[in-house]
Amino acid sequence: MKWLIGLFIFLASGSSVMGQEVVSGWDDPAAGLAGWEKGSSITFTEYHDSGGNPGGHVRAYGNLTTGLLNKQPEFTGNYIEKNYNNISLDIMVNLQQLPNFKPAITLRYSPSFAGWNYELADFTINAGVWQHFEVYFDPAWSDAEAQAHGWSLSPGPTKSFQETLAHVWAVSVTSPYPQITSKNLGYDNFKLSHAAPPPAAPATESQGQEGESTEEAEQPVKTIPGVRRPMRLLKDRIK
Ligand SMILES: [Ca+2]
Repeated sequence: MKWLIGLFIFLASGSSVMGQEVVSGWDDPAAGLAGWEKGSSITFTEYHDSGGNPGGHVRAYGNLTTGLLNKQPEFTGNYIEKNYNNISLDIMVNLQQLPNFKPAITLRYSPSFAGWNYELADFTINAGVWQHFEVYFDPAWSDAEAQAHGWSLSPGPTKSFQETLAHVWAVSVTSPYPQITSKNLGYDNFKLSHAAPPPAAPATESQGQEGESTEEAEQPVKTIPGVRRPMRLLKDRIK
C-alpha cells in the first residue's frame, strides 16, 4: 500500500514510471521541478515550460558547483532490485565559456559518505544544442571495475560501489565552475532504466542526434567505448 501511495504521489509530481525505467521530462508546468532539488546550496534553478527536448526543462545556474539532485524513492534505493543499469539525460549549454568544467553524475550512499562520480567527459560548451548522454553501469561491479569504467570516488568516507548501488540515497547531476564567473545549463529527460550493456568493442562512429533540425543534426554525438550508445539503439532495447 505504501508503494502504491508513493507511486501516485510520484505520478502526480510530473515524472513517469514505465516498466523498468523512470524519467523526468519536466513537461508538466504544474509539477515544476517535479521533485528535483538544487544540486548544491548555491545552485539557482528555473523551470521552463518550453525549450526542452522537447517540452519543458529545468535550468540550473550560478557560480561554483551547480546542478540538480533527486532523493525521491523512484530515483533512489536499491538499483540492483530495481534493475537500473543506465542513466541518461540531455544537457544544453545556455551559458558556459570554460570548456574543461564538465557535468558529472553522482550516486551517494548517504550524506555521511562520499559519492561515486561519473564525469560526462565528452560534454562540450556548444551553446543552444541538446547533448545526449548515457552512462552504463553494472551494480555488481567491484570498485576496481567501476573505476575502470570511468567512475571515481570523491574524497572522504566511502562505501563500495556495490554497497552504494544497493543503497542510493541521492542521484545528482552537478557541474563545477570557478567562483569568478557564472554558467547556466539546461537539463531534460533524466532517466534511470535497464538497458543492454554496450558492445565491448570500441565504437568510433559519430551519430547525429534524433529529433534535431537539419542544422543541429550536424552536431556529432561521440561514443565513448563501453559507456555511451546512440539514443536510437537504446530505444530499441528498452521495451
Ligand atoms: Ca521535456
